[in-house]
Amino acid sequence: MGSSTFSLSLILMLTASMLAVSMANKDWHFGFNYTNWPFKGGPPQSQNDIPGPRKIVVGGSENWQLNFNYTDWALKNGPFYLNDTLVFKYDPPTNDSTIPHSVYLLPNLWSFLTCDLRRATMVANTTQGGGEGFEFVLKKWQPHYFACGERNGYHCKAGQMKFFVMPLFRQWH
Ligand SMILES: *[C@@H]1O[C@H](CO)[C@@H](O)[C@H](O)[C@H]1NC(C)=O
Ligand SMILES: *[C@@H]1O[C@H](CO)[C@@H](O)[C@H](O)[C@H]1NC(C)=O
Ligand SMILES: *[C@@H]1O[C@H](CO)[C@@H](O)[C@H](O)[C@H]1NC(C)=O
Ligand SMILES: *[C@@H]1O[C@H](CO)[C@@H](O)[C@H](O)[C@H]1NC(C)=O
Ligand SMILES: *[C@@H]1O[C@H](CO)[C@@H](O)[C@H](O)[C@H]1NC(C)=O
Ligand SMILES: [Cu+2]
Repeated sequence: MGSSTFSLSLILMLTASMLAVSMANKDWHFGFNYTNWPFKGGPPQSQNDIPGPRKIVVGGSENWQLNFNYTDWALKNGPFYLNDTLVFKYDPPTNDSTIPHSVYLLPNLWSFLTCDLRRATMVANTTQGGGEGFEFVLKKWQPHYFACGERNGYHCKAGQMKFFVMPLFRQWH
């Protein structure tokens, strides 16, 4: 091996190990197997190598309800990517014993931390979580502050019905 080839390999190796360190737990989600790259094959050339958008039920089998830690759920189930779909499932209020829920987007981090709904946007009302659930596609590359809007912020504040998502790009360009 010539010395210039050797230096190049060394640089590539260092770069690869830096990537490995910085993304240690998330390798799978970045769409290519960097443990190989750039030594074999390089980044994926075809769509087949890139996992497609996911459809994720918020809260998993717990659905969208009171007293479930959605912040924790989002940490453990993320990261989320552009074009992933979040599915919110909750029973429509059919009688006095069903607790109504809804889905709102809060405008900023402060309103999220304080569960301030004054400038929030409703994305799903109390009936839209029924059946297969309400689907929200993460189309915008921006922070999303989700919260339940019921009881004037009480479900958000005391019931932990809120979480934060910053969708990532699936692929590096
Ligand atoms: C990446 O490739 C290496 C070497 O081929 C393999 O050992 C490893 O299991 C792969 N990792 C993933 C996440 O596929
Ligand atoms: C919810 O989970 C987050 C992240 O794991 C944690 O920091 C927080 O204390 C939890 N909240 C409650 C009320 O347990
Ligand atoms: C998301 O889907 C739309 C429509 O299918 C497509 O045009 C867009 O490129 C996708 N965005 C990403 C980041 O995959
Ligand atoms: C209220 O509706 C829920 C869901 O549809 C049902 O499971 C429950 O049995 C009903 N309760 C009463 C008291 O009718
Ligand atoms: C909720 O939204 C759906 C779809 O836009 C609408 O048909 C329904 O009447 C609304 N329900 C309530 C309680 O506002
Ligand atoms: Cu609620």
